Amino acid sequence: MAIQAYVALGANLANPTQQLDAAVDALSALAVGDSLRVSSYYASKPMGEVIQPDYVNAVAGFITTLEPIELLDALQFIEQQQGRVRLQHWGPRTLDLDLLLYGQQQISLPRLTVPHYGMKQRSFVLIPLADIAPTLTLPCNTSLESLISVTMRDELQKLIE
Ligand code: ROI
Repeated sequence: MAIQAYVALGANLANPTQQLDAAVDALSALAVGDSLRVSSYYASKPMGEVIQPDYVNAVAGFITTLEPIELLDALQFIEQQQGRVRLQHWGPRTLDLDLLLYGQQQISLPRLTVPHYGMKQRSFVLIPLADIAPTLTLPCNTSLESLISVTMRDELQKLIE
Protein backbone atom coordinates (compact mmCIF):
# COMPACT_ATOMS: atom_id res chain seq x y z
CA MET A 1 0.00 0.00 0.00
CA ALA A 2 1.23 3.49 -0.82
CA ILE A 3 0.28 6.14 1.74
CA GLN A 4 0.72 9.91 1.83
CA ALA A 5 2.75 10.80 4.93
CA TYR A 6 3.70 14.18 6.40
CA VAL A 7 6.75 14.72 8.63
CA ALA A 8 7.68 17.83 10.65
CA LEU A 9 11.34 18.82 10.66
CA GLY A 10 12.93 20.94 13.40
CA ALA A 11 16.49 21.82 14.40
CA ASN A 12 18.17 24.42 16.59
CA LEU A 13 21.79 23.24 16.94
CA ALA A 14 24.80 22.72 14.66
CA ASN A 15 23.66 24.77 11.63
CA PRO A 16 19.92 24.04 11.63
CA THR A 17 19.38 24.87 7.95
CA GLN A 18 22.07 22.38 6.93
CA GLN A 19 20.50 19.79 9.25
CA LEU A 20 17.18 20.22 7.45
CA ASP A 21 18.83 20.00 4.02
CA ALA A 22 20.52 16.73 5.00
CA ALA A 23 17.25 15.38 6.44
CA VAL A 24 15.37 16.23 3.22
CA ASP A 25 18.00 14.28 1.25
CA ALA A 26 17.55 11.29 3.57
CA LEU A 27 13.73 11.51 3.40
CA SER A 28 13.80 11.41 -0.39
CA ALA A 29 15.03 7.80 -0.07
CA LEU A 30 11.78 6.91 1.76
CA ALA A 31 9.56 8.48 -0.92
CA VAL A 32 7.98 6.65 -3.82
CA GLY A 33 9.27 8.13 -7.10
CA ASP A 34 9.52 11.92 -7.00
CA SER A 35 6.60 12.32 -4.57
CA LEU A 36 8.61 14.30 -1.98
CA ARG A 37 7.39 17.87 -1.38
CA VAL A 38 9.09 20.23 1.07
CA SER A 39 7.71 23.47 2.53
CA SER A 40 9.61 26.71 2.94
CA TYR A 41 11.97 26.83 5.91
CA TYR A 42 10.86 29.04 8.81
CA ALA A 43 12.63 30.50 11.83
CA SER A 44 10.58 30.18 15.02
CA LYS A 45 10.99 31.03 18.68
CA PRO A 46 11.36 27.96 20.90
CA MET A 47 8.10 26.71 22.35
CA GLY A 48 8.31 25.63 25.99
CA GLU A 49 10.13 26.84 29.09
CA VAL A 50 13.69 25.82 28.20
CA ILE A 51 16.00 28.68 27.16
CA GLN A 52 17.54 27.61 23.83
CA PRO A 53 18.34 28.91 20.33
CA ASP A 54 15.59 29.68 17.80
CA TYR A 55 14.46 26.77 15.62
CA VAL A 56 14.36 26.23 11.90
CA ASN A 57 11.17 24.32 11.01
CA ALA A 58 9.70 22.81 7.85
CA VAL A 59 7.31 20.05 6.79
CA ALA A 60 7.90 17.34 4.17
CA GLY A 61 5.21 15.25 2.49
CA PHE A 62 5.74 12.09 0.47
CA ILE A 63 4.15 8.85 -0.61
CA THR A 64 5.64 5.84 1.12
CA THR A 65 5.18 2.08 1.14
CA LEU A 66 6.60 1.79 4.68
CA GLU A 67 4.27 0.74 7.50
CA PRO A 68 3.91 3.35 10.28
CA ILE A 69 6.42 1.72 12.66
CA GLU A 70 8.88 1.13 9.81
CA LEU A 71 8.56 4.80 8.93
CA LEU A 72 9.09 5.80 12.59
CA ASP A 73 12.22 3.60 12.72
CA ALA A 74 13.51 5.22 9.53
CA LEU A 75 12.91 8.73 10.94
CA GLN A 76 14.69 7.87 14.20
CA PHE A 77 17.58 6.38 12.23
CA ILE A 78 17.95 9.66 10.28
CA GLU A 79 17.85 11.64 13.56
CA GLN A 80 20.63 9.47 14.95
CA GLN A 81 22.70 9.67 11.74
CA GLN A 82 22.62 13.42 12.19
CA GLY A 83 24.01 13.22 15.70
CA ARG A 84 20.89 13.55 17.77
CA VAL A 85 21.41 13.08 21.45
CA ARG A 86 18.55 13.55 23.87
CA LEU A 87 20.04 15.74 26.59
CA GLN A 88 16.93 17.28 28.01
CA HIS A 89 13.18 16.85 27.60
CA TRP A 90 11.92 19.73 25.41
CA GLY A 91 15.55 20.83 25.07
CA PRO A 92 17.63 21.76 22.01
CA ARG A 93 18.35 19.21 19.29
CA THR A 94 20.31 18.83 16.05
CA LEU A 95 17.28 17.29 14.34
CA ASP A 96 13.74 16.34 15.25
CA LEU A 97 11.58 14.41 12.79
CA ASP A 98 7.96 13.94 13.89
CA LEU A 99 5.49 11.82 11.95
CA LEU A 100 2.47 14.13 11.71
CA LEU A 101 0.07 12.26 9.46
CA TYR A 102 -0.09 8.84 7.84
CA GLY A 103 -2.88 8.99 5.29
CA GLN A 104 -6.13 9.43 7.21
CA GLN A 105 -5.15 6.83 9.84
CA GLN A 106 -5.40 7.37 13.58
CA ILE A 107 -2.66 5.37 15.28
CA SER A 108 -2.29 4.81 19.00
CA LEU A 109 0.71 2.64 19.86
CA PRO A 110 3.15 2.87 22.77
CA ARG A 111 5.80 4.39 20.49
CA LEU A 112 3.63 6.29 18.08
CA THR A 113 0.60 8.57 18.17
CA VAL A 114 -0.74 9.83 14.82
CA PRO A 115 -1.91 12.51 14.18
CA HIS A 116 0.96 13.98 16.20
CA TYR A 117 -0.46 15.15 19.55
CA GLY A 118 0.67 18.79 19.41
CA MET A 119 0.33 19.58 15.74
CA LYS A 120 -3.03 21.37 15.84
CA GLN A 121 -1.70 24.12 18.14
CA ARG A 122 1.76 24.63 16.62
CA SER A 123 2.26 27.41 14.10
CA PHE A 124 5.66 25.97 13.14
CA VAL A 125 3.88 22.79 12.00
CA LEU A 126 0.58 24.10 10.55
CA ILE A 127 1.98 26.91 8.39
CA PRO A 128 4.66 24.86 6.63
CA LEU A 129 2.15 22.01 6.23
CA ALA A 130 -0.21 24.46 4.48
CA ASP A 131 2.60 25.35 2.04
CA ILE A 132 2.51 21.85 0.58
CA ALA A 133 -1.06 20.73 1.43
CA PRO A 134 -3.31 23.84 1.58
CA THR A 135 -6.57 21.90 1.19
CA LEU A 136 -5.73 19.12 3.66
CA THR A 137 -8.36 17.78 6.04
CA LEU A 138 -7.19 15.97 9.19
CA PRO A 139 -8.53 12.56 10.27
CA CYS A 140 -10.71 14.38 12.85
CA ASN A 141 -12.46 16.05 9.86
CA THR A 142 -11.06 19.50 10.67
CA SER A 143 -9.63 21.44 7.75
CA LEU A 144 -6.03 22.55 8.07
CA GLU A 145 -7.07 26.04 6.98
CA SER A 146 -9.48 26.40 9.90
CA LEU A 147 -6.69 25.65 12.41
CA ILE A 148 -4.45 28.45 11.16
CA SER A 149 -5.05 31.82 12.82
CA VAL A 150 -3.74 35.17 11.60
CA THR A 151 -1.48 35.57 14.64
CA MET A 152 0.26 32.28 13.84
CA ARG A 153 1.71 33.87 10.69
CA ASP A 154 3.41 36.53 12.86
CA GLU A 155 5.16 33.86 14.92
CA LEU A 156 7.23 32.60 11.99
CA GLN A 157 9.81 34.17 9.73
CA LYS A 158 10.25 32.65 6.29
CA LEU A 159 13.91 31.85 5.62
CA ILE A 160 13.99 29.94 2.33
CA GLU A 161 11.19 29.58 -0.18
N1 ROI B 1 9.87 25.05 19.31
C1 ROI B 1 9.93 25.39 18.01
N2 ROI B 1 9.77 26.68 17.68
N3 ROI B 1 10.15 24.48 17.05
C2 ROI B 1 10.31 23.16 17.34
O1 ROI B 1 10.51 22.34 16.42
C3 ROI B 1 10.24 22.77 18.69
N4 ROI B 1 10.39 21.47 19.06
C4 ROI B 1 10.30 21.08 20.32
C5 ROI B 1 10.05 22.04 21.44
C6 ROI B 1 11.18 21.96 22.43
C7 ROI B 1 8.73 21.67 22.08
N5 ROI B 1 9.95 23.42 20.99
C8 ROI B 1 10.02 23.75 19.67
O2 ROI B 1 10.42 19.81 20.62
